[in-house]
Amino acid sequence: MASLGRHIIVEYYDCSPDALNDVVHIEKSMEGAAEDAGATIINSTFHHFSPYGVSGVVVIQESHLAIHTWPEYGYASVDLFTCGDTVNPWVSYQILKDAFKAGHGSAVELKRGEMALLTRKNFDVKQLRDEKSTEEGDPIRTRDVWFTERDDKIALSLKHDGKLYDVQSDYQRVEVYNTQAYGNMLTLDGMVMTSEKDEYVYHEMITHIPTLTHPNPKRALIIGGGDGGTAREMLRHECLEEVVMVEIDEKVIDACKQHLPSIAAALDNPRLNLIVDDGIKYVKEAAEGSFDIVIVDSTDPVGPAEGLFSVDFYKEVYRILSEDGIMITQSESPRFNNKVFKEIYQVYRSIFGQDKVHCYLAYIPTYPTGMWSFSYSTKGNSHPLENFDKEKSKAFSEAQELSYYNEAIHESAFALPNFVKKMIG
Ligand code: SPD
Repeated sequence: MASLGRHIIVEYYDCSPDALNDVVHIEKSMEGAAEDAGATIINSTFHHFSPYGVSGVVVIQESHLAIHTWPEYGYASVDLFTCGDTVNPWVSYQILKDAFKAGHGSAVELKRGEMALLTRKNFDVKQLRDEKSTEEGDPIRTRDVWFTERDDKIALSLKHDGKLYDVQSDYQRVEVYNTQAYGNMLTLDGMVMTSEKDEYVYHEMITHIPTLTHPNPKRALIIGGGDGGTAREMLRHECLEEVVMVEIDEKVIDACKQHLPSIAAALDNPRLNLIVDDGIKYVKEAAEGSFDIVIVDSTDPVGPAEGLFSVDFYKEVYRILSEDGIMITQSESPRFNNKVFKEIYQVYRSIFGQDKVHCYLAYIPTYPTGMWSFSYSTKGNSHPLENFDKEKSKAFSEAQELSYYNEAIHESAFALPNFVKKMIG
């Protein structure tokens, strides 16, 4: 290596003014350009100027990518600075040229830190370590890399020690991060699905509420749920004679079996009928009245899960429910996904009836805003509170040594803040 780093100074001309004024597009493109060049992203910050122009930087483990745009001239200046041999900044150059629809571009490469002019110094790395963390006995961590889930207004970040799995499946990008606070964590298309240290909240709440309020549950269907957490909780109920789970993406199962075994263990349980297929198709082909409980453990309503939020799908679920059947769905965050949240409750009510749909909440730190909702819709007369046997629920929660669900949580989960009540009418 003749130099410590490579610095490509880039000019893009005749670009699309719209592209150069779109801060979200620019940030995504810069991050994509960094990743595709082989870099590890640490963090990024981007700013839109009024009335136009964007500045931003993506800090990568191997240095940085920076940009400033002048949409009114169709011009962007970009710095691509990388160290080491594993990142190729020219890959980023081409990706960004396409992303900004540049008519033409030019670039000069400079060597930074010419080795012939450098002398290596003796340097004691221990002096840089965080003394407080050493005193408290925590492992010393000098790495500062973050996973961030964001929409255009809110973001949630978790520090991690690296990625354990990263596969583009036929449906979505499947990743597992080794986070410092929440253990191994599965993300799909950049959205948090589950983490080792808080998964129990979601999985206990999506399963035990219906199973402990249905009068006589025998057959249950899980749509999605490829990590296995929902199946694990359903299988705690001896009364269930049949638990079918239909997951569309084999890579999700694969990732979780490898890296989230405490969640995925149930996927090998002989009591589980695991089918890798399209859940929408499965429901469409299932016989009328064939399940007592249907749980839709979906991702968010983008990508492969979009159809799981459609009127047609819910109508089919209604059809395959037995007389007292219950449908449970994860119904997003009332704050973060407020549009979808409002819409789906209207849809559920139009199918199941005005009084047959209930909403309950749980607190999940790794999901955006922390407040997550579930819907409980009943075809017959099962009511989540009126049919509730407190003693049975208490005994179940104690015997199973559950971490979140208990009889008091069951009741209180249906107490909604006023703003949530207002949203769903
Ligand atoms: N934004 C998070 C929505 C996740 C819903 N499903 C999670 C799968 C856990 N089994």
